[in-house]
Amino acid sequence: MWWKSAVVYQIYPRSFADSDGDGIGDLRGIAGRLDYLKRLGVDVLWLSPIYPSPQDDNGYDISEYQDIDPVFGSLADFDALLAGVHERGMKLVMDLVVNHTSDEHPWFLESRSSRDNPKRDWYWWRAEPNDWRSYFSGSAWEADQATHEFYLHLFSRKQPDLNWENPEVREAIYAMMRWWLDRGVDGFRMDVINLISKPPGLPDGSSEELNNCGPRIHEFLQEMHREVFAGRDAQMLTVGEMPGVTIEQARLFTDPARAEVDMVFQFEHVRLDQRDSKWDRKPLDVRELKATLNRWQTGLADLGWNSLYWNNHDQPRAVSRFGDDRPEFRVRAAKALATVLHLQRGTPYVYQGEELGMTNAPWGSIEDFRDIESLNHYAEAVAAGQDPGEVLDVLRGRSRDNARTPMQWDASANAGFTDGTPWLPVNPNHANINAAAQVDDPDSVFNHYRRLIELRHTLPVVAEGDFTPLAEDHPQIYAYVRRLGNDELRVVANLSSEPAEWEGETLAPWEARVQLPSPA
Ligand code: TEU
Repeated sequence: MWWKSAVVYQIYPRSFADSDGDGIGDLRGIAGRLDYLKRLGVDVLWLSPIYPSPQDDNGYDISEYQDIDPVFGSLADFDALLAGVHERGMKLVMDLVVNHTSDEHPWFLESRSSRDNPKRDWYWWRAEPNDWRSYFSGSAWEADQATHEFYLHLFSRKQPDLNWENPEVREAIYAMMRWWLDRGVDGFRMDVINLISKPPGLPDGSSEELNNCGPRIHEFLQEMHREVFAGRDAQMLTVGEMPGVTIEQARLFTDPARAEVDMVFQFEHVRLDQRDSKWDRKPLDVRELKATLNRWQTGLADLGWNSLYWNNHDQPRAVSRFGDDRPEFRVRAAKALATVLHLQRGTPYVYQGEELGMTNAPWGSIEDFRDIESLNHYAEAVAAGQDPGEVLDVLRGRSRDNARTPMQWDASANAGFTDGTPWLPVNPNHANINAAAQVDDPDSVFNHYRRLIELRHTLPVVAEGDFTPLAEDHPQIYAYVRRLGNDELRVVANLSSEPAEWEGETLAPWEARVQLPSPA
């Protein structure tokens, strides 16, 4: 299980590096930055979707699975990128989006063409909708004028859900996955994979709860493993994105003996600063944060495996949300967050720009936003009578667009991201926060990440050691011990902007201390 000592770097291709000046990142842009990633020390690159797509949800709405969207390049560009990744001893993982397709995918075009089309049952059609709500606001059902039925879409109406009950659907997906693995891909990040098994009869109720880990989910994932990964899984990495998954369920999904997935993305720690919905904010309590992360550490200590992440393309920037992005604290906060996460038991995921301490962006008006989830929420909330200014203020802190501003490579006009006009404005703080200013600075956030990744590669206690929480009730201090044989690693960090007292010591705001095992 090579991935126990690996670190994954997530690339959001739209915003990473643009090679042709159209203001949208692309594969040749990524290829041009592989030495930067090699220098950081990461082992695996996860690419968010690059397949042909109407881009209604920035590529998570796929209209063709076995090709590359021209905005990102071609299959030849992909093969050249993959070769460059492998030449540098890294691996590449694709994003597998098979809970739904685009409504422009030929499968759905056939399915909606008539009620007796052979692919009608590849999707979910009903004469009457149930009360399920979409993740992107509004009903989860869309009326089809031509055939006078409704189709299910848990996300946007341009993302109809596939019917995994139909074995033809599953076989078509497995064939597509084998096609990519035969092309040299090293695994998959599986989008909302815990939603693919729908509850029989599609009863009314909470669509997230009812669709979370449905009755056949383990059967489907075990079948997928047999049909796609059997015989080659030792080299692969598979991670299932599973909103709402519990520790008990994660133990089943990641138990190697059950041959389902290597790890899951759970959401508990990224939902602590909200009430009923992500738009209903509440202050983050460090004790709650520690308790949640510690529960997952101990919950998968003897079985299964954790993924470790603070942010991704769906979450606000880590240092702005969990840290303090004011200039006097940003660097220390970014380093402290990285320290307490990367030295835990599990596989860390670094989201592009996190290694530079990139922050949320200074959004002006609603016109600045591009994310369908944010725009749909704004429209629905304002239509329901909420004050537009208040809704906008929530978006400023919570919108997924915070993660999607262009990568900050240098201090030039568009941060070295593009020679054209970026699809989303570059954060003006790129003048100070950028890769060029950090790669040669030993005190930079970049080199702090590089050292943490090196520790995971060189110290077995980091990858294999057990986990013992300390200071669980302390309102500011996050501390724990990792042990493996005689090796002991201690981590103590002040996750607040105020000095903190612990065991007769005063830690400065965002100060983190790591005591490494004494050399043998
Ligand atoms: O995200 C699923 C998911 O849980 C998110 O919708 C999340 O709850 C929300 O965005 C938090 O604000 C996956 C992809 O990561 C996301 O980008 C896609 O939009 C979504 O699935 C549909 O494919």
